[in-house]
Amino acid sequence: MSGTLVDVNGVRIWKGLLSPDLQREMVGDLRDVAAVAPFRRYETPGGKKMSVRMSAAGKVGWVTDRAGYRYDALQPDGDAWPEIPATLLDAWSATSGVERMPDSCLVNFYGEGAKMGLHQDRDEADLNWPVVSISLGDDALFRVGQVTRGGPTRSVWLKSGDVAVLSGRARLAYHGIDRIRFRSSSLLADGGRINVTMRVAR
Ligand code: MD6
Ligand code: FE
Repeated sequence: MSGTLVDVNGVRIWKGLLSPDLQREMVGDLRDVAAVAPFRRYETPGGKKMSVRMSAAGKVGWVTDRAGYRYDALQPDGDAWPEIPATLLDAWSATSGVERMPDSCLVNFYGEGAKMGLHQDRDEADLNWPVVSISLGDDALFRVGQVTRGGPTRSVWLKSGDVAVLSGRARLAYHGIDRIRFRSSSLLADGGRINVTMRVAR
């Protein structure tokens, strides 16, 4: 794995870290994940359907419904989550800077028109562990702000094979996806974007 490092408001982004072959291997592994934990459209606590579809792997998976955001050891249908694929764990080891391995892996799928509003990742028990984020498929406009809401933001296009790390002072930075460029990549036959985020949740 090799790439160029870019700093966006403290978020470190490895551009072009994952080779096309490795990206294809990861997509295959994520198909196996989705066979056990299908992509679902969750409702926020406020009752809005998210445009992004979500699956997960690991000891716990991130879920949301009217009761709130949380990590759960079971899927909404009561099944356990699949294991985190080794290809993804290798990317964590290469970029996270920590020895501890993640216990949760959120898999987001963006179809045409999907986006994600500015948010902080703060549902994890210990916010000192980093979050490692992998982009696969279509380009996405990633916006990064400050650790408080409302500050200046900077945007960068995340491309297939880029890996972003939220750690240190940027661990609690607000961030979101304004839009994707549908069908800008040929990695996924039907277009769209997959974002994988690995965390130490518990
Ligand atoms: C996305 N990413 O790239 C959304 N969260 O689709 C995130 O929400 C994210 O990139 C935590 C850490 C890194 C991320
Ligand atoms: Fe996030």
